[in-house]
Amino acid sequence: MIELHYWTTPNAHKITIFMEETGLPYRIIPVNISAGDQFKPEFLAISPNNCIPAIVDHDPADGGEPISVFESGAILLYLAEKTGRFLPRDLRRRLEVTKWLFWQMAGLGPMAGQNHHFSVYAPDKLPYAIDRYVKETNRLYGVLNRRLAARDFIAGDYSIADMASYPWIAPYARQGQKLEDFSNLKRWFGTVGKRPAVKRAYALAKDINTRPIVTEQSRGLLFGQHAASTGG
Ligand SMILES: N[C@@H](CCC(=O)N[C@@H](CS)C(=O)NCC(=O)O)C(=O)O
Repeated sequence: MIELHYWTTPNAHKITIFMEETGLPYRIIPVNISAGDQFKPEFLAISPNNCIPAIVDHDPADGGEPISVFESGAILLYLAEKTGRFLPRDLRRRLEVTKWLFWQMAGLGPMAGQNHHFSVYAPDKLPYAIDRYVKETNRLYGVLNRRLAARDFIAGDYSIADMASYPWIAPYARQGQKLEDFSNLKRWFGTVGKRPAVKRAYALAKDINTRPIVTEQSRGLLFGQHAASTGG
């Protein structure tokens, strides 16, 4: 059984998509990041960066003590290796998946995240910051669109690279992007979104939380962090 420490955000959707795709038994442990659950010592013990998602595998392949993993990219790699699914064994095909997984982790996710921050959440609407991140998100959409011109999925067959990127394209409207401008990306987005496992992952998010994550109350908690406030 895998414990999934979860809240209803794009990085966590990556993992519920994987779980729903594979049918690996899992149990969701809600970590309400709007209420500060991410700072509880028991959560920090498995996720020292005070962020969801994180997992604990109580049945690791080596038969040893439970294994905990934080960072959604590391979790996807761990689970893909555990199950032998959605990450090819072949050297070259595997490398395609890891390259695009890291591209999402280092590029699309953080840049779209900053885009959300300055476009939607920041109390002051700073034109320079909004322009910078809307344009950078737009550039990254262009990269993905070109990548998808000659293939159905990002890295060969449907893989953890697709599961990582989909949740960061889903909020395209709040990122100031139009899918009409990216025809290959639009086609891919439709294909992935129609997968029953993806639909189930998003449906279960609605069962857990339908409230905005960033509110007046949670703003200080989420955006006012510094070393001393997070333990040192
Ligand atoms: N690179 C990390 C980012 C995780 C992350 O930013 N999680 C956010 C929600 S999407 C979070 O838990 N924020 C709580 C906080 O910052 O206190 C990953 O992909 O797992």
